[in-house]
Amino acid sequence: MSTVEYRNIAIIAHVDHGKTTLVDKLLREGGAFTVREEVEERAMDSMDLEREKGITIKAKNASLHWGGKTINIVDTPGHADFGGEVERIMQMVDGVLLVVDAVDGPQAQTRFVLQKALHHGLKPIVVVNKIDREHADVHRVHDQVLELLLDLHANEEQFNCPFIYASARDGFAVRDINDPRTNMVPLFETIVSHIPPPKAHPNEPFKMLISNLDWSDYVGRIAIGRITSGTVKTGDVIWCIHKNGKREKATVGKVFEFSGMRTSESVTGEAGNIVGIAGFEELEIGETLCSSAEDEPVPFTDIDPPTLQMQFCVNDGPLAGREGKFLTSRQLRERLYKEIRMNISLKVQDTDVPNIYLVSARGELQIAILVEQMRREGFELLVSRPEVIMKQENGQKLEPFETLWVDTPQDRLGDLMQNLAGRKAQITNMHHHGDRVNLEAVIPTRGIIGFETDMVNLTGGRAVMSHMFKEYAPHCGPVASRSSGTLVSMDNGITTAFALDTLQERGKMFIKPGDEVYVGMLVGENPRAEDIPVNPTKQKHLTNMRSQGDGKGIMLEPPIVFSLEHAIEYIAQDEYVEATPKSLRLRKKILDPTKRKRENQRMAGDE
Ligand SMILES: Nc1nc2c(ncn2[C@@H]2O[C@H](COP(=O)(O)OP(=O)(O)OP(=O)(O)O)[C@@H](O)[C@H]2O)c(=O)[nH]1
Ligand SMILES: [Mg+2]
Repeated sequence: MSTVEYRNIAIIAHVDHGKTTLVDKLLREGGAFTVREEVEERAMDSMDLEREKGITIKAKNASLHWGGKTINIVDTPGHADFGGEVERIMQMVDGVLLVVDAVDGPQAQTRFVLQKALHHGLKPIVVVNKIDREHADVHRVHDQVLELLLDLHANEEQFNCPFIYASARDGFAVRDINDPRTNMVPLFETIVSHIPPPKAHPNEPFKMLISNLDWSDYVGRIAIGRITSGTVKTGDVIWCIHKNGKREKATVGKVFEFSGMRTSESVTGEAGNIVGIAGFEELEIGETLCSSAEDEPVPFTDIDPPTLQMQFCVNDGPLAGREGKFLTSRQLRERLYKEIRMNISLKVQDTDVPNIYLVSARGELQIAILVEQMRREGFELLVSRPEVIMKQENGQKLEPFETLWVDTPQDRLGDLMQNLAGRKAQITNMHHHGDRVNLEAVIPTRGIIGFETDMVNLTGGRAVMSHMFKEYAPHCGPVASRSSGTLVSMDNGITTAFALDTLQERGKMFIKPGDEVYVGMLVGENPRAEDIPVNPTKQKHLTNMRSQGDGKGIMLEPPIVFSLEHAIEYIAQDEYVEATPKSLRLRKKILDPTKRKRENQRMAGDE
């Protein structure tokens, strides 16, 4: 096969605009699933967490044949926290399908991913998706995308890109909105005619940039990338040029190509194709595989730096070790360092304290997903509240700022504006459409932490938001943080309905009767901004009369149940989330009340 036969594309978009659904339909129509194969909707979202949350977390490859061509497709996540997954695969493809929702139009992450694609010189095809939706307005969205292309300095060729109108859900794509709506053929035709075949050199020695990594129990580490020149097959001796300049030799164990959603062993990996290569154990994304020790590495475009960081610590609470298999500092450290080899947008640092590690990421969701995966693997750990990564420049303290977009029903605008003001947001644009308002603001990243929860509460879930890193700029002073305090347990033991009945008059509870608590654990929220010690394990005094039975006649409000993400953004600086395979608890960093008080006084003295 000559390189003319390949087309390598990535599907990029804002979260939920329909990328994975589109890939699904392309794979089906491209014959990637056999007739008898039972395939679930959005089959590319194959990780448990992806299916549960309904979002894509990792970029994944698939491949199909159409019109005599092999089309390699990379599905990518649309959530801003996983932007690093999109950036890393840009050098693997020659074009992108930019999917845009026909109602919502371009959103924050549309801008981010399009900017990255244009920057890599990739040719876009715009797919205005969900045209079946009731308020679809393809003309407006068409114009908005053109505006965005202008704004992002697309070159002439990129600006004159084709537009396709589609409903991924209903399985059709059309060039003109009035064309008959039958199948995906118009999109296939546009991909083949508009996206160039890969720039590859079949007659030169083998070379490939590692764009992604995978793991298989049979062959170990697999490097995924597009072969830029030459060929590679099982048994070849090749070199890896590592990031630190070191060159290492290994024998190719296996070469895989993509076939539908799976990989199949390929006889020869050819220039232009996207393949997986097994043979090296220690590899990183951005490194080069090549045929001789003297070759030059393929330049790799660095990806955006993380903006948030938080502590990951060994679980040292009194209930540690009851549920998890992996508890020690060494296990925690190994797991974190393993993660950053696969996940280049995360960073891990050791600290002065042996059982605390600093993990840096793009956002709370990215961190929450990592913690959730670790819980499922059997880890127990403590995580702190995320803090933004500050910078010092010319003696000035700088912090990250983001552009925030919120679309809200008009009747909730006042409350939202007030909340945003407390978070030091500067409104830069406001646009009324129907009974809704579109807000644009510049806000310190610190101010975004926890905003989504507030927004959902203030609007009953009727508003949507997106945000994107803008710049580092001078620190803008204190940002309103949690206005409530907590109820902190002053006893170890099992909670009683009797005790909770009294406590619920003081605030909302996080626990129910029969839960095990410990000294320093947060058991409820105090509406006022102070922490109150409470005893949730208190028993009813038994009188001579036989007790009526504990709990009888007591009406308890249902407790607040935190999701991991919610818990992480809820806690204050002096608190941790304790995450174990089955439990999530909130606690004070320093459990002992006397020590905690002394530390608070010391901190107050320092300021
Ligand atoms: N009405 C309508 N809904 C669609 C269409 N395409 C996708 N959806 C729905 O939109 C939701 C999100 O679809 P996904 O394919 O998961 O979106 P995505 O872009 O892959 O999302 P992320 O990977 O998380 O960024 C799902 O509920 C789909 O069923 C469409 O053409 N019309
Ligand atoms: Mg998806």
